[in-house]
Amino acid sequence: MTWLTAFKDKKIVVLGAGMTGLSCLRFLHEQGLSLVVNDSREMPFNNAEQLSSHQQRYPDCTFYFGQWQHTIIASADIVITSPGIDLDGEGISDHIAQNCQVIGDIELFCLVNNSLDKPMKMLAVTGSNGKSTVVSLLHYLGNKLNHHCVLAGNIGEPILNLLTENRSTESNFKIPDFVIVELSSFQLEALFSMQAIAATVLNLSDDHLDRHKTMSHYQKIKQKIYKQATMAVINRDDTATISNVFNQKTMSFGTNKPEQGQFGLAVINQQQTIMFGEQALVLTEKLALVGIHNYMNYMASLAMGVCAGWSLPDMVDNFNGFSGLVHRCQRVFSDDKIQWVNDSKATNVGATLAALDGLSPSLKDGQKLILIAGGDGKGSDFTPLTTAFKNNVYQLITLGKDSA
Ligand code: UMA
Ligand code: ADP
Repeated sequence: MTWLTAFKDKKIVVLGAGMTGLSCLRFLHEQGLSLVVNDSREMPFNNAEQLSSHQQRYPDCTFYFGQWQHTIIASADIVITSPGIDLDGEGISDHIAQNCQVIGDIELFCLVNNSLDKPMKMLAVTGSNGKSTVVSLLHYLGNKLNHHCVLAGNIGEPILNLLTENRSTESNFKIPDFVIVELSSFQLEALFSMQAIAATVLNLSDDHLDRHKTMSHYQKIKQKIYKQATMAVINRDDTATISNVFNQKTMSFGTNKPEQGQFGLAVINQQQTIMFGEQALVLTEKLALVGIHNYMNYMASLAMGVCAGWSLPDMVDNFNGFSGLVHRCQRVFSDDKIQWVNDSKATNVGATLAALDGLSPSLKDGQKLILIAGGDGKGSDFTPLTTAFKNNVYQLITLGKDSA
């Protein structure tokens, strides 16, 4: 039975009319399926014209906005949910029928992809921090090595867009050799059938606990990625990232000296070096992205690339064409005597610690580090920051929701 047979004549409800919901709508409509879209906001689109243009484009589809339609949800055979919707927190789970299939957009993509004669090969990345950096570096390296790679998922590109007709009729459209997918814990919750070549949990620290409640639950969701991959790429420094899939083939990276076939750091002739077993690959001082956390990101990318069959020396040779992503520990030009660093993508405890660890050693005599932090703590425990603040931070300025 193909995925389409399984979806035909079924009552399909898409929850959320954001990027994800609309990509599902577009894709399912192209397959001739009709569905209901439900969003709890009064007007998820920019204006009423946008709504009417969607209604014209998708005449078989019904839109319900303003509240969750519990009766319609209860009658659904398939619910396709958007990552930002907390099904338990919103009280939706209580209304979903027992035999209803609840999936996310990435799961739908995988069901379709798995049924293709030649499924697109997938490389999957999750973790509390570094996901966007690692998928972008992998994407950059893969393409440099002449593998046609595309980015999708939490990085901001709904994965079903790869399958829409518009895409496949574009004159320059070419089926990708590799889909590099960034997965959030929200997306992993509703993902079951991915068959990735390799997957990694880069690291784990408090994040999104307002939704996942406990670290052990958050870790369990992240670990789902390994069951859906042939190879697991793990972080030796963080036991929470070690695959719990029995007998799974594993490749690791870490800050200590690596064993044969693993990635790590070693000091050779007094210079810190990225190693693959006994083989010295590159001096860290030659790398464009600095700080131990970025060396870990480089090693994770190499490990994922090796799992994909990419040439290790060619990947290393191309490292420095990648200059990193904006808003991540980025120096800001200023004409005063202050060195400003924009790390506004550091939205959790782990990323803050990584920034302090990375920046503190670079302070010159008399320089002091002032940290401006704030926003939504997402239920995190801030205790791990105490020592780092004591040791490294001269002044702390807090703002936003959890500033107190
Ligand atoms: N909605 C409701 N009720 C709710 C919550 C949302 O009706 O209680 C509706 C909103 O009105 C809106 C729609 O759902 O119309 C938005 O859905 P969404 O929040 O899932 O957002 P999308 O636009 O579909 O974007 C999602 C990801 N968003 C989230 O996970 C919150 C994007 O990640 C991702 O890039 C995109 O899918 C494509 O895969 C963003 C993100 O912030 C960048 N991710 C978090 C993070 O990185 O920490 C996990
Ligand atoms: P994500 O996509 O997981 O949010 P990003 O690559 O966008 O990760 O980086 C987000 C923040 O985390 C930035 O402040 C960045 O400096 C920091 N960061 C990047 N990689 C790591 C890492 N391996 N460990 C800890 N922090 C990291």
